[in-house]
Amino acid sequence: MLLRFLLTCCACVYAATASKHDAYRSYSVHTIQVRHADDLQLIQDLQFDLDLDIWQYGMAGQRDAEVMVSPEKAREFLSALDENGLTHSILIADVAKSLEDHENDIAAHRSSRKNRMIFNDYPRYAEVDSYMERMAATYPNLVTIVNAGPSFEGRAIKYLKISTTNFTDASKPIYFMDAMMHAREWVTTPVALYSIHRLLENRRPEDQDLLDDIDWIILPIVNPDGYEFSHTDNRLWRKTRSVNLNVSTECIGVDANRNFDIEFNTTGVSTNPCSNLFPGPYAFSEVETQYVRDILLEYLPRIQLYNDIHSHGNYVLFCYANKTLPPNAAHIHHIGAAMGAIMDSIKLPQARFYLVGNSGLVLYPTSGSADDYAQVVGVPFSYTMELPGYGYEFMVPPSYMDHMVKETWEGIAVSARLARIHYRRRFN
Ligand code: 0X9
Ligand code: ZN
Repeated sequence: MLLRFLLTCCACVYAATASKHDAYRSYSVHTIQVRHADDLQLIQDLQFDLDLDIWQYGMAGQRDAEVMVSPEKAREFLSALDENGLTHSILIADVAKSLEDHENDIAAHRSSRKNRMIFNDYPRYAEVDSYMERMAATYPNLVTIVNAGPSFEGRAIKYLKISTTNFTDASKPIYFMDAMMHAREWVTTPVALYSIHRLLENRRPEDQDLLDDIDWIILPIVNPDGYEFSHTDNRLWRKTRSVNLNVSTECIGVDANRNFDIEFNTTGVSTNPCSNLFPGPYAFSEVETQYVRDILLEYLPRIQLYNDIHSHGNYVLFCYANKTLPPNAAHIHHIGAAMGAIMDSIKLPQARFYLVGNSGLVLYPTSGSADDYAQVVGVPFSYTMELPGYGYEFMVPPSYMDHMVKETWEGIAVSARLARIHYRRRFN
């Protein structure tokens, strides 16, 4: 009896102290000053051996790298940095503690605000789904909701088509925006939802042209399985949740932004299915990337701009990730720079300035990425936005979201208007 009592007590204490973030207990994140390309190369070389999670790549002389390492590998990692003369400091001493703080922030935010708006928070899949259904029901003349199909785990992947002319007027460009391809990048879905809000529920007179002249396709959650898993189990999950026993019996999931059919499985990938950068067994192995591809191909002649929203780091990136440029690179740069400029002009002091440029040059080369696929199949303007992390990186406190969504909307609006100009050029 006494034994059972003691065991029950132990179980209670354990339940009270165990946290779902324990897998990251004593994981640390380090800021590393990058002096030149060799330093970046060193970090990349260590990445796979030491199972590093590179939260930010850094740029020689301009941006520090941020790297997460397990407690088991930390000593080896820091020694390698020291041996090579790199200056580094601790950004996060215990990732589990940061994740717990982040969760507490979210809970406090929820309990403190009665009428919280969906885009000032981190809504779950079901909340996003009911918001989209509500928009479709409330604005039947403007909105069509489309179910692209089930995710690997069976969640409906839905997008809104917003148009004053039911997508029938070919003289209008289409702006295609998607978010949450990478599960842990939680700030991205609220930006898509706020865009819907500004086009429908809170349209301002000066923005009427955005609705009248442009058709919108907005897909707020590309990767719902990963997103839900990041809420329930592992906040730092990035990939899809597909299981393929021919590929691995140990690890699941694919990096959706390495899974598109563009130079597939060549650069910026890992052949290890446990890696965050695993591109999958073949291009478009994931239903989630197939749906993005199908939207691009279905509406291709009219999609003037594709905006794949990620986080973090304040980048507006354009093609190609192999460091080559499309023929209209000057115009692409112009629109990207306009986005960066307007967002910079209203940014919070804690945020970096946007860095606008070719993804392979200002960030890192990749293969199989959505932006490159869209550009190569014929979308004239294809971007990846990396939203701000404000120093919290993937764990942005909800108190920042109001500013974040408004600021990003300004960038989206500018790019939509400039894309419209280029689309009209097609006709005269
Ligand atoms: O690596 C990625 O997929 C993106 N960065 S993230 O931190 N959100 O994972 C950047 C993709 C940029 N585009 C290309 N490199 N093509
Ligand atoms: Zn991403």
